[in-house]
Amino acid sequence: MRTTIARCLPLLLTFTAVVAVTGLSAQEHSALVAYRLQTTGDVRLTVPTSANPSAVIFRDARDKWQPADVQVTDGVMQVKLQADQLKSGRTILVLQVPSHVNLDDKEPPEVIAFTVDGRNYGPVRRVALGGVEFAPRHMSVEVADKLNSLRTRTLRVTVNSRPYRLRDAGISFERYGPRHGLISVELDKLMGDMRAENNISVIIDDYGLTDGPLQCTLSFAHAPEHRLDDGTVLSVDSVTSASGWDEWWVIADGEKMDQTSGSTAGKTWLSQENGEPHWVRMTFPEPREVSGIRLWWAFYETYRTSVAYEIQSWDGEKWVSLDKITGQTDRQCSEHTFEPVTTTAIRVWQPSLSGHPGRAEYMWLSEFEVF
Ligand SMILES: [Ca+2]
Ligand SMILES: [Ca+2]
Repeated sequence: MRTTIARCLPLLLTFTAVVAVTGLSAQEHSALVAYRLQTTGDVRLTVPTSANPSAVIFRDARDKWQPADVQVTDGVMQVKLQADQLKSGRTILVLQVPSHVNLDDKEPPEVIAFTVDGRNYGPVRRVALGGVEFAPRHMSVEVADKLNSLRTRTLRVTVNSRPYRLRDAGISFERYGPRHGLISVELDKLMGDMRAENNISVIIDDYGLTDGPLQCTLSFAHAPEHRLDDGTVLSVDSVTSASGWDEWWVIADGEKMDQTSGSTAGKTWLSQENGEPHWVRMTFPEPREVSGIRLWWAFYETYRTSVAYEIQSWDGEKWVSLDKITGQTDRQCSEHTFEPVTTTAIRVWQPSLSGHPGRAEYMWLSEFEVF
């Protein structure tokens, strides 16, 4: 016999023979006493005699709850289950159902709204922000269940693998009703330093006997900036997680790709593949006069020239548009000139899905020059 702890139930028991189960408690489930069973043959279980024999039920082969065959002899209660009554040998045996638990529930709680820094992404379980310069400060998940109360004891939050619970600072739950509430996570208190890939997950379950809890995930990437020898700082929104493109700052090494260059790995900056905007920025140690830029594109089958982007300068408070490019076709180099401007930073900002038509989710550069 193998015995392991199940996630939403007290015990998972695998039987291949007649086995007695005694002394099992289910205090974690608020007086709901339930066992998940898997068997290859008929099973006879000895269960705690505190159970009311007429209340012992199991889920049959048609997924319906029905009374189990229970016999009490000399103070010993035995439950008999026949393999042909079960679906693939699996069932849940319930000894005691609190009045507030609805056993017809087969779904975990659902998301009503997933909000990050005030932006509502709707009833989704996953939000992927792509590359970010600053970590999000706050996220919340409004959850509800149609049939059962939310069970706040099951609330778990992990921030880059560090686990938190409701009692921890930065995690809160506002109850709107027994089956409805709002989970809030103050990421600015919990994040610490961003990693290249960041994941926050929020888990909550209800009192029903569903297979698993609701799990929601927020993910985002962060590319640390890179300082060149002259003090200029290069930054990009994101870097592909594929290996070989780690040294994305080769966009300032003077080398430009053409048809003869071979693989783009190690010769280009390749952003993450996502539907978010992408950008590359050059920040100068001192203000300088700038009158144009050149963007040398990656070569893979063709030049991966982005269709649209905006060239911007930093005026000390905000980004100011210097030029806006749309409908651009394939070419090795895009040169753009404008009225000279004295600035500390230049940014090329590519709107969502405006990369090369073959790979619109990317921005893919070989060299970035400012003059
Ligand atoms: Ca449910
Ligand atoms: Ca280069």
